[in-house]
Amino acid sequence: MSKKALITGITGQDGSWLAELLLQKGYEIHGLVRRVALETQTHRLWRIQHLVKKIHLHSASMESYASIFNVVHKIQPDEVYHLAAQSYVSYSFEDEFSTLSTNINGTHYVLSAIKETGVKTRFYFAGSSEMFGKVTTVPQNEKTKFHPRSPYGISKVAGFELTRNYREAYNLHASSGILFNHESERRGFEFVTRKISTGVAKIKLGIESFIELGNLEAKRDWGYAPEYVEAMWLMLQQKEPDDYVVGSGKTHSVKDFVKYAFETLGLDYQKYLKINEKIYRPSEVDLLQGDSAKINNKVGWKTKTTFEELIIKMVTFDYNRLKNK
Ligand code: NDP
Ligand code: GDR
Repeated sequence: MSKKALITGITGQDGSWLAELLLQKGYEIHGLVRRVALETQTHRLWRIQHLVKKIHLHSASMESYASIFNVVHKIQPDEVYHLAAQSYVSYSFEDEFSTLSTNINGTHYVLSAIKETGVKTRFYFAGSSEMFGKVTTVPQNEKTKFHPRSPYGISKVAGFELTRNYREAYNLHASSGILFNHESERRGFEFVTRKISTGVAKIKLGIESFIELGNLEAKRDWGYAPEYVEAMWLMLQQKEPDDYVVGSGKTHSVKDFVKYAFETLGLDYQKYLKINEKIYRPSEVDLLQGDSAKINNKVGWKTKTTFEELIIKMVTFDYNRLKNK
């Protein structure tokens, strides 16, 4: 019999790649989606449109314990991947309350539903390098102290601690991935990499004449999302649950990303870039660089796509998409 996986956040970047990966592995896929997504499918389900006939979608909300409990009880999944979250760091400053509530309570509800239904399942929590925040050691690994710099980062620390506590208190096979930034052709348009790849493509096609960004000096450890969802799956295949840092080990500034993205289409970024101070965050995470030695050695996971290859993939994809519109 095939294994059953329940994915929260299946409509997001990672959820869509994970669903694709698990389908290839022969899983029966169940996705938890907001009711409104089922009503406006072409708009809300764009990332999983090619999969909808092969998966099962259940309407539930991260705000409702009862709806999550019912889905977990009905499906009795072998593995739960909890990816749903208000994931945009910048927005978490504008709406602290909904970010903290969705991300902390949502994680608590999923964990509690697993405990209360008594389902024998393995659990993955989508932790983040934003938990490290204001770093004092470079690179960051599983032992690095957390110092989150945003309501989003704080919510992820809480989710991480909840996951650890359920593992220790209730013997749940619960693991957290501390994932560094990962991007792809399915990245949300508000995140800096996708904003840049679409902006550059539009400039090349004469649709727009400039791109407006905030802090160019921030440094991130960027990788390719399809590889990162494989790390999630691998964590749940381990005999013992554990927490793992997942990153490329390399760091680049936003400026490096911009420069290379423009170069990919033969343009000089300096002619088209405007800085808008309003896009700066009230408190920034200046530098992130992951030390993934633990997952490399214990689980055998490694990134493959380089920073330059990632940019070429994203920019080329957006250029072709917009050209053929
Ligand atoms: P996305 O923003 O692309 O997807 C977020 C998902 O969460 C969507 O499916 C969204 O549904 C769902 N969601 C948000 N709020 C609610 C809610 N109130 N009720 C139900 N569902 C909700 O994120 P990613 O795919 O990039 O990231 C997946 C997870 O990994 C997130 O938890 C993120 O914080 C975390 N993460 C991501 C990293 C990255 O670089 N991508 C790095 C580290 C951690 P809808 O489509 O309806 O809005
Ligand atoms: P991040 O991603 O906050 O790292 O969170 P984002 O792409 O939003 O920002 C990266 C860096 O770019 C700077 N920046 C801008 N950012 C955006 N969005 N828009 C701009 O115009 C802009 N100009 C400069 C930011 O200040 C920041 O330093 C992502 C999310 O996927 C989280 O959910 C996840 O947990 C972390 O990655 C790891």
